[in-house]
Formats: sequence, structure tokens, C-alpha cells
Amino acid sequence: MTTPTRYQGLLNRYAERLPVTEGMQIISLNEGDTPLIQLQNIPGILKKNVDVFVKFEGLNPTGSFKDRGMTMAVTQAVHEGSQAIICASTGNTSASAAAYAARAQIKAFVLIPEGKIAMGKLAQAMMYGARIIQIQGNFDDGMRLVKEVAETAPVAIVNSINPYRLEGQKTAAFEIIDALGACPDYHCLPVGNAGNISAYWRGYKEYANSTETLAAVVDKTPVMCGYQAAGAAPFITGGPVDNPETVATAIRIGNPQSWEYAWQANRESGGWFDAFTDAEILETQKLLADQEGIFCEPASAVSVSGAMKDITSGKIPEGSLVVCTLTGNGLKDPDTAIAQCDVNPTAIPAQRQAVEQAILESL
Ligand code: AN7
Repeated sequence: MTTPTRYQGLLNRYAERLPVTEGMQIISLNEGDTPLIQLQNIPGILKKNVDVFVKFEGLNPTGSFKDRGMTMAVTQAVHEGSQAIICASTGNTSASAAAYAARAQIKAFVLIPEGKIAMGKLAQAMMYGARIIQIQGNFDDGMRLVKEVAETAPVAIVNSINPYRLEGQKTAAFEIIDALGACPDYHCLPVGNAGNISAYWRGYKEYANSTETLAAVVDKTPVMCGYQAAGAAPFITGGPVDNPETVATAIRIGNPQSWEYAWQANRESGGWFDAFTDAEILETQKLLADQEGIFCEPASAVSVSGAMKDITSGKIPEGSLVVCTLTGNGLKDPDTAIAQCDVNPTAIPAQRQAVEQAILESL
């Protein structure tokens, strides 16, 4: 017999660094352990000598990084005896909450902005059996309502204001360092509600500092670069944005809940925030797909928009080791993808000659 090596999720892998306690029933879908893929063609396009890796979180069980926080938050909720969880969401959190609730055999209530979530995410929440509450408002309205309702209703909030979410999400930083055998110089990621940048920063700091029981793994932390959509960029405007708007619906958020933590990451790491137009975001999404074979959702692509801009300008110098988080899978939002691609709308006869002709025309 060989020793079994079946991966069993990040609560198992990183138990000693997480609030996992004796006798906890772990609610897991084997999330985490996502690939860190080196970009091969884009650095050449930029004519810069940099090592850029993408952490492809779209390969988590529900197709986004949210599963990292959700396994921890739902495990804790079940441990505390909760029978129901609730969240507001731009889509991915609702899909993840719904899946982990199904796994735990408890109820999930998800508040989503009517008409403003990607089709794949809605399909997921429906299939996993969540109680879907569409509101005539945006994510920020949903977040406010969830906080109000949870004061009296018997439901556990699993948005990233739940501290167990950030605990789970910090494991992405651990995986990156474990995979590279080094700490990146720069970490680029999209910022919406700002939970993820806060969680990464916590993870990086924990790997760089010894505790009573755990030795430091590396001796440095990266510079944290947070990128937003221009129409939903409170970290650029300096305060809440009333009517956030962007094609990247995942980050259509005007009042980030982890505001203070994100600024702390920014200050302590010597990082920066920047914002990109919808056209720039979609252009990067397409570039990643047709130059690297990596299909992420629009919100995720802004991390690479940012990295490309800052590598080009030299703000991120040559020789740097750069990691970008691709937070979600492109398959979640087929409508936005198809809308930006040129496809020949007219069908041809099902004949060899017609197919050959079509090939010749586009060679
Ligand atoms: C693909 O699902 O807020 O800055 O409700 O789905 O940690 O909020 C999603 C956020 C980036 C931003 N990329 O991360 C939700 C939600 C994708 C996302 C973000 C989200 P945070």
C-alpha cells in the first residue's frame, strides 16, 4: 500500500494556522491548492524582463476565491449550531455560500442586486438550492440589509465582515509562497469589498513573522497593489461611491466593508491603488485568454491591467517577481465574454468546400 495523498482542502492543509479546533466538523469541497501559472507571452509583449505568475482562483470548486473563506466560515457556523447562513453578494459569494450550505445541509439566504449578477453565478445559486432574494438595489444596499436582518433573524452572516472568512482567504498567500519557495515582490489583485486584499496581507505577514509555535517561512512581505474599476473606485476617490457602475459586476461595490484593513495593507506594504476603465478591463480579459489561454472573469482581469501598466511604467521594476490573483472563472459570465468577441454570425452550408473557403478567408 502507498500512503494516500488525496488533497482534502485548506482547513486540513493549514490547520495549524487557522482557527480549526478539535472535534470540528470540517465543511469542505477540497477548495484551495489552485494553480500558480507563469505568464509566458504577455511579458514579451510588454518587452520587460519580469516573472509574472497568476494565481488562478477560478479553479476552486465554485469557480472563485470565495471558497477559501467559505469553508472556514461555514465550518465555524455549523460548529456554533447555526441552521442558516446569509450574505449579500455581487454573485460569487452567493454561489459559494450556497454550495457550502448544501454541503453542510443548512439553509443559505442570498441577497443579490436585481439584474446585475453574471448568469453563471445566478445559475449556481439556483442549482445549489439557495433561497435567492433579489433586491432593487446594489451590493451596498444588500450589505446594509443583511447586517440589519441578522440582528434579529437566526442567521449567521458569511460576508467577509465575518472574521472567519478572512482567516480562510489568507491561505492563498501561504500557497503562493509554498509554491514559489519565495515571497513575491509585488502582489496585484482586484479590490471590491476589500476582504481579499486584507486577507492576503494577513497571510503574507503571518508567513514572515515567527510565533511561539510557528517559525517564519520567509523574511519579507510583498508590496500590495490593489486595482479597481473606474466606475466603482472608492479607494481612488477617497470615500464611498454612491452609484457604482462597471461591466465587472463582481466588483460593482461603492462602500467596501474592509476599508480600514485595506488601507492598512496599503500603508504597511508601501503599496498603491489604481483604477481602470471597463474598456481596459475587457481588453486585458481578452488578452489573457487569447495570449495565455487563461479565461478569467472581468473583475479578475483588472489585476493584470494594473500589473501591465505598472510594469510598463517601471513602477514595478524589471527583475521583479509579480503575482496577480485571478479571482474568478471566465465561464461565470459568458454574456460579457461573447459580447466582446467578433464571431461571424452567418452560418455556412454544411459542405467541405464551404468550410475550406471559410478557413482560407481567415488565414
Ligand atoms: C471575481 O461575491 O464581493 O475585494 O459578493 O467576485 O474581497 O470583495 C465579490 C468580489 C474580485 C473582489 N474578484 O474581492 C461578492 C463579492 C471577483 C469577485 C472580487 C470579487 P473583495
